[in-house]
Amino acid sequence: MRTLPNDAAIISCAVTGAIHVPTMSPHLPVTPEEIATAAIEAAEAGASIVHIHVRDPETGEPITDLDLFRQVATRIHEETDVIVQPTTGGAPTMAPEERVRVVPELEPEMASCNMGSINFGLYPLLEKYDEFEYDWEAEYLEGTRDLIFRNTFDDLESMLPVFDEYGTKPELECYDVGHLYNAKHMVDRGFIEPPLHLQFVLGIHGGIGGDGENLTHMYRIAETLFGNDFSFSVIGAGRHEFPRAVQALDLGGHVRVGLEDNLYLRPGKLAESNADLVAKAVDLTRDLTGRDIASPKQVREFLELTGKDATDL
Ligand code: KMH
Ligand code: ZN
Repeated sequence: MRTLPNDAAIISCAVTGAIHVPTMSPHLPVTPEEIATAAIEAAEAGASIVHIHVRDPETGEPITDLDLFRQVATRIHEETDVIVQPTTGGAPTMAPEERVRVVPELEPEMASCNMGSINFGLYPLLEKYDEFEYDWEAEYLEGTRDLIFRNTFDDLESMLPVFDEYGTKPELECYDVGHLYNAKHMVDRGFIEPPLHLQFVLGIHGGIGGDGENLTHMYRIAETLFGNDFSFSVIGAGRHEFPRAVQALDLGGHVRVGLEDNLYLRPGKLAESNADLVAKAVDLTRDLTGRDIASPKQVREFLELTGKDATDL
């Protein structure tokens, strides 16, 4: 596995996403101003990558509005040195060709790229809430009972060349072990260039579970498939966020936190900001592992990113 020269840990922050709905937390950023502010605060707290989705500013519904992406990304770009990583996962309800449009629009240094199709069940969250603030929320969650988050081989063959054309590094989101084999297949066929940066996503209902054994297994299989040519970061969804973060750090990997993946700072206590989640990840990294926190500059060198100036921001 590849490591940074000083074994520093990369902390990413996913500030809003498309999993949670506004009823679930008053702290979920919704407007472009809120999303950009959350990302800037996360960078100040120690994140070197901020992962961005956008939402309808009036209702909080996940959308793929390119003007909103541009507003958010431009402000972050102007006010910080952090790596702006837009999603091409969007929401499970969106088609791949719609989701990838953010890459030609912003020419970002990096963007997420989802390595396979899964059920993406958000409907179990319905049980936790008696009523919802906005009409779309319950229907959105219920709709995932009969929904496939689509990333077929044909979709990957269409999306990955777009990353290549605009010099955008794909962060390879793997929700199950099979997705690692999909990634290997696309590498072997020349659709993905090393160095690979994988994201192991654990605990999505429809993907691999959040148990620690699964993380160890994904790491071992990645080593088998990619040898020394990869690095990895980990998302533990919901209550799995910090236990899997600590395990990932201990394995020499990197971590993602943020309100996209988890709303709680600790059991029963909502996180009041993305920055609070980043600060906790920073403390755990330093206190439990003694590893340094990677700066955006170090991450750009490590992942061989094109740099801020190469973006269209
Ligand atoms: N929603 C997360 C489970 C993406 O946006 O492309 C993974 C993710 C994927 O952030
Ligand atoms: Zn995302």
